[in-house]
Amino acid sequence: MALRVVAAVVAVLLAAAPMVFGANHVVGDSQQWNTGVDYTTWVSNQKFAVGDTLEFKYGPTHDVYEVSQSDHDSCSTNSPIKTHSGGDTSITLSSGSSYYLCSTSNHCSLGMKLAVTTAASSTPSGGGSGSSPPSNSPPSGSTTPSPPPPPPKGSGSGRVSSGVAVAGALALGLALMG
Ligand SMILES: [Cu+2]
Repeated sequence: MALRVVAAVVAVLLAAAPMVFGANHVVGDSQQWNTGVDYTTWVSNQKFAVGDTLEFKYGPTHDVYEVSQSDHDSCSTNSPIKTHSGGDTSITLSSGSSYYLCSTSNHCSLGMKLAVTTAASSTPSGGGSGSSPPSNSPPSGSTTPSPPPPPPKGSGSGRVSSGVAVAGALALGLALMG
């Protein structure tokens, strides 16, 4: 009896894990993060949700800067929000929009810029006539804020917490059995 409960809990968790921890989007798919790739087209074929991960794979001549929308639009690397390097960068998406570019010489103007917007999770699939376009905030010409301190390098993935959840379920099951 208790064993069945354990099995049921684990099965439910395993089934729910892909939804809870989100999909992984490899930027550019097989073309990865490079010059000469049309990321606008790539983005248009993706569906991003909160909790999904964005994975940048790139060679040593590239990097990943998370920037403001205006910096993205103008390919400015002067005030990045976060910087990443090392060839394999995973970023977990939160709600709203985020913007990325490569800071190497003119790579941004060669196409290495990316704008990602996560969909509202409560919106059912299927376009409707009532859907409103995302609001475009006008670029502000005001003074740029001082850059934040460099963040710790986060290279972890959601799989770790997934494993923790399953382990927790097993522990719970064992407790129920005992
Ligand atoms: Cu580059």
